Amino acid sequence: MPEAKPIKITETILRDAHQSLIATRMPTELMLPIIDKMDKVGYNSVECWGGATFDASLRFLKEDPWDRLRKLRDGFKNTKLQMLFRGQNILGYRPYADDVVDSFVEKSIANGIDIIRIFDCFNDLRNLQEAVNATNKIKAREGRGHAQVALSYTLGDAYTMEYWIDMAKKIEEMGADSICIKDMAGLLVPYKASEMIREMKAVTKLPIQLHTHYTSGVAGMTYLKAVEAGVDVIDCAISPFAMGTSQPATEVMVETFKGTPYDTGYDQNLLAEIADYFRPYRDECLANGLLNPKVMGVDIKTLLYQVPGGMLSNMVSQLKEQNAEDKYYDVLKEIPKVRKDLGEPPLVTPSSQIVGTQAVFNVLMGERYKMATDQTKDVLRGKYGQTVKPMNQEVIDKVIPGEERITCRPADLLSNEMEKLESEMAEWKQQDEDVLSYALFPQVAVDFFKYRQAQQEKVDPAQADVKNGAYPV
Ligand SMILES: [Mn+2]
Repeated sequence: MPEAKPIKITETILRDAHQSLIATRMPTELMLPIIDKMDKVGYNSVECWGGATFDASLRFLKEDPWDRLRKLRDGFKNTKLQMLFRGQNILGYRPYADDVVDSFVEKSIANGIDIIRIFDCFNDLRNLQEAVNATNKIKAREGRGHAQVALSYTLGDAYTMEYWIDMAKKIEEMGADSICIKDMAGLLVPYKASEMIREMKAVTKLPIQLHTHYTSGVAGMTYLKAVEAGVDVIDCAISPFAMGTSQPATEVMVETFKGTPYDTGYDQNLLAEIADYFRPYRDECLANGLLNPKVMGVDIKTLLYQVPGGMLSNMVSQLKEQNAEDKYYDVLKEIPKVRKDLGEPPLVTPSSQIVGTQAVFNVLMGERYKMATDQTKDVLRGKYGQTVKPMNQEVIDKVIPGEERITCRPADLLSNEMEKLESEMAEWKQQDEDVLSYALFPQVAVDFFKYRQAQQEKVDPAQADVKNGAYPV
């Protein structure tokens, strides 16, 4: 019998599971009653925060995401809390200056985050260094904070095994505490996972965590092979919000490894109680349409088109708005072409939205790059960083003719922003964290601040002009 090596699980129910299945709409009040039980499982960590949870809290749920984090921290006495962080883009959609990155890392840890999973949509490690440094600084000072660097997994000519191994070495050199292979679209197949983990383990001593989605149907097998090859942690979701576009089910993985050297030791009865708690909510989401049975099956198109689920649903709604749903397959074919033009980046927020939206434009305008979005222009200018492959020179010449392109770390060209941001939103500031909410989602945050003020001053909601965002005080 080989030496025992219990596999660890990060539970995603409070972040990715509901982001992937029900558009990130789970409110804090639904989370709180089950925290006690979740805290007893012994999870490696509970993922509970990220860009979409932050955005949806402010925009749709009218909740302060910082307040949610503090409540979760308060409830989870023994379990580490984990968040997802988009490198220099933080939780937003554009590159920020270093002082905003530093401040966000600082406040995230101060409000309860233990593990920060940091990724960049181009895998440009220069865009991750500042967030890693900021986390390490706090760790040295307070003994809390773990910088996990995530590689956005994708397929393409540039993404050879040598590429991934080289990245693993560089991540160790940059001072990260662990590595995550982040397979946002479910493209990592079992035997490839096995090879990748083995090869990475040979060059780095950092723990390796694997994150995937069930979208293409292979995720459970991928985890099995990855665990056999030595992966340390896998991301799973409690069964009512598992599978489909979400993660493999926690209970299934626990049962799979029971009695083997990888036995998690988690209590299935306790997991069953947690599943019982979430099941009625799943039924409710099915009944009100928030959970669409379409996202719960196997979508083999993912493997064909390599497009993450969230990106597909965005694209469908953009086409719907233009009454051009019949162009669906044309856009699907255009996506890999645009991706190639832009240096073949992984498709993950924000590159997924940038490529997807540009593909829609290219098809609807009848001429490629007749219109380019501001974000496409910025990608071509180098403002999002460097891609693995060069960008298409013809497209550069057409979209940003004669412009000088950036080759340095993009944030080196950005001056500090915190002071300016704070002065813009000073009238709404009730806590330091509000400046950061404003930095990420200026319009949405101000709408929320107005709502919050109206609540505090007990305005009759019936009197408020919700449609125009006016809350008379
Ligand atoms: Mn994910």
